[in-house]
Amino acid sequence: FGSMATKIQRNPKFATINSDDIRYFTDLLGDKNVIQDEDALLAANMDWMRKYKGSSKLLLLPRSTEEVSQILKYCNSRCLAVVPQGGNTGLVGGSVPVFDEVIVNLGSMNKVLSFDEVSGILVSEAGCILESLVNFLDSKGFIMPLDLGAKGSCQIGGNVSTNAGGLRLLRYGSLHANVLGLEAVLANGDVLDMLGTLRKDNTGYDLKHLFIGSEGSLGIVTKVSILTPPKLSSVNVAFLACTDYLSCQKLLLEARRKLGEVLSAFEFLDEQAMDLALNHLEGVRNPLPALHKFYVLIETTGSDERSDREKLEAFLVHSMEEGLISDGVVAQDIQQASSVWNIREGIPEALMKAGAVYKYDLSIPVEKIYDIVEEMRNKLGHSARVVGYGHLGDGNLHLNISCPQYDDAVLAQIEPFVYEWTSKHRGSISAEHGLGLMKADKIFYSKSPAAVQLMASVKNLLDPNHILNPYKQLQELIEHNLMV
Ligand code: FAD
Ligand code: 2HG
Ligand code: ZN
Repeated sequence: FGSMATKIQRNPKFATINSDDIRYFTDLLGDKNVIQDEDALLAANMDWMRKYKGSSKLLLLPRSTEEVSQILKYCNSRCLAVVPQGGNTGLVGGSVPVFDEVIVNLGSMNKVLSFDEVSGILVSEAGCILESLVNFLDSKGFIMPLDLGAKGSCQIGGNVSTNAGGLRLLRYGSLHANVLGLEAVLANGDVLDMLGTLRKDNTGYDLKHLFIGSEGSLGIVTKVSILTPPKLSSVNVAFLACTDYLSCQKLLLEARRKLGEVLSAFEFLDEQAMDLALNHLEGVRNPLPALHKFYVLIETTGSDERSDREKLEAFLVHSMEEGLISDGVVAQDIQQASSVWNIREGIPEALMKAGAVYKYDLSIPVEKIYDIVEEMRNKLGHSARVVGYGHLGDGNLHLNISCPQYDDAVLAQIEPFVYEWTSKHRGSISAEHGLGLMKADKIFYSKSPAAVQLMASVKNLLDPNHILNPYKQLQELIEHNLMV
């Protein structure tokens, strides 16, 4: 499937599960939270794309921080490798074992612990599903600062551990801005209480940031405190067509200028992405009468319906006059708005249905974003379908290469070219999905040797036996004996 998944070997220093281990976990968690059933394990061993598959024999379902702590303390003492798992919607093979690692899924830790209606600060356990937090907040008149297509399955702990970006980052910023505190359990079982609920706290290093985006490599996140914005009454969604990529870019600048503080999403998709959505998603239809080269989805969120609508209309008229958009519709009600969002949010699923897919999640300077899509198309010719879409407002391209089946000859044309190209343009080879197993040996394309060395020191300090999510992220350092 990818260079990493095929070339690594199980590390013999890790122990294998025996009957004493099972007895220990059963005493700790109770029978029904120690899963050895083959069907349940099959689901937990396989990622969302059905591309990465481990062979774990044990899935643990802790119900409290104390249980997580006891699990890790025991695994550390036995040198049993562990994969922290949330909703298992990750797209880089990080959430499933590579070999027989113990899977610790946080799904049973799903309680909201507190909500402050004045500050909008929510404290919850890490296993809460994003959509259930969205529903909880809706009843209080608030929203989550992040939204993504996987909301029905992903967990807030998984979101924090991947530093998920999503569809609202443009407006509310990343989880580094919105997570106010967290609780994490280290590999040796120590509980690190950093569950602050303060907007401001400059007392020493802000260690919670180490865990945001650390992909389960430094500890298991058990609780999260997050700043949530109020739900605003006026939301507008426009779906626009552009004839070329330059117009999409100019439209983004115009949107920033003319929509300013009400702009809440700026997403784009190309004709290939639209074609996939129309052909593979149930109930999806093109809201525009014809097909176009590019589509842009713009959302505004504000508090004054009339003035927000006027702003959007003025922006659309101006963009039409300037020739930036060739057609477009503004959703007239919530149903229309959500059917437009379904097109954009459904693209990963449409790609899955179309066959095998190579996914690249790149941060690239906005003016260069579509160059890599076109270069890739020229390189691959008819052997694959190259699809470009993503969070244009954040400079984040989702480059997907869709083929009837996985093919090493196609992969050899894509990699390392795509990583070298991104590095040359000082982009990031992972804008939001993380490194996981897919890019376990690729960190140097986006980080300096000195920064990576410091990361390895942090890893050694917090997880000296490297039991947490092995074979991923910093794999290259282990191979080159840079990790002690
Ligand atoms: P998992 O997939 O279970 O795990 C992901 C990583 O986090 C793994 O390395 C795992 O070990 C670690 N982990 C999980 N829980 C914990 C924990 N409690 N403590 C420590 N480590 C943990 N991502 C985006 O950024 N933006 C998007 O717009 C987006 N859209 C998506 C749309 C679809 C349809 C799908 C399938 C995925 C999408 N993703 C997106 C990717 C994915 O949903 C996110 O990365 C999400 O944040 C993962 O959460 P999860 O609970 O499923 O974590
Ligand atoms: C999205 O923005 C997700 O839809 C998934 O991050 C991207 O499938 C992808 O490439
Ligand atoms: Zn995305």
